[in-house]
This record gives sequence, C-alpha cells and structure tokens, in this order.
Amino acid sequence: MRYVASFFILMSLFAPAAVFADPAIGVTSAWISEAPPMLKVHAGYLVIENHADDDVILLSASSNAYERIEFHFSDIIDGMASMKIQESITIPAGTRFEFSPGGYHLMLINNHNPLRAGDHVSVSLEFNRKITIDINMTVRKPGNYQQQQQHHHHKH
Ligand SMILES: [Cu+2]
Repeated sequence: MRYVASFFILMSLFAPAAVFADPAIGVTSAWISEAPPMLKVHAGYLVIENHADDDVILLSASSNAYERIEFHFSDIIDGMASMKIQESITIPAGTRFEFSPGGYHLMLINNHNPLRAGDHVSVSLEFNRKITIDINMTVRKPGNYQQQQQHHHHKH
C-alpha cells in the first residue's frame, strides 16, 4: 500500500498535469449532431470501451468550443420526452458504454462559434484515477450518420 502511494506521489511530481493516455480505455465513433445556428445546445455521441480489470468512471467533459458539457439520459416519462442529468458514467470492467441517439448523450451547451457538419471539436474526458483522454468529435448531419450506422441492419 505504501509502495502504491509513493508511486502516485512520484507520478504527480513528474507529470504535473497528470494527463496521460490510458491504453485500457478506448473511445470510438465520437460525433456531434449538427443543429440549426440558433440552437446553442448540441447532442454528442461516442462509444467508450473499458479494457481494464477495474471499473472506470467518467467524471466530467469539457471543451474550449463550449461553455460546459453535461451527461444526459433521454427518457419518456408519462408520454413526455425528458432528459435527466447524470453526475457521472460508470463503465464496468471489460464492457463498452454507448452514448447514442435516444439514450445517453453529451449535452454540449453554448458553443462559442458556429459549428457546421465537417467541423471538428476537441473534447477532454476526465475519468477517475486522474485519467484524461482528449478526443476529436466530428460534427455531422444526424440523418447521414444514422444511414451509415444502419448500413448493416437493412431490412428488405
Ligand atoms: Cu440532453
């Protein structure tokens, strides 16, 4: 235990920003749904894979392009669509977690500049154990993206 503690003290001395990529966590399919210019709240989606033997917890997300980012879950309550804020997202060991339309999403609030399909937004994901992963999210038209995703699931 003492050994582990001194390891983390050393890490914090030599890596002051405590930012390092963790090969145990993979992020794929990161995109933001293009919205009309007057709409300043955008939905973002991604898949997080946890290859580690421990659970990881996504604690927060931030971007220079937005005022702030929340984690939301879309649900239907009494026939009304609603969004619930999630304080954090736990990804159990050896599983993948999907933010996808109709379920969990990043709620990206108040973009500083207009964003259109084809633009890229860099987002920092902060996990427990001081893991930060910087990702690049692509702005896409929602219809196009869904067509691509459903390519293999066509019913004739
Ligand atoms: Cu939302």
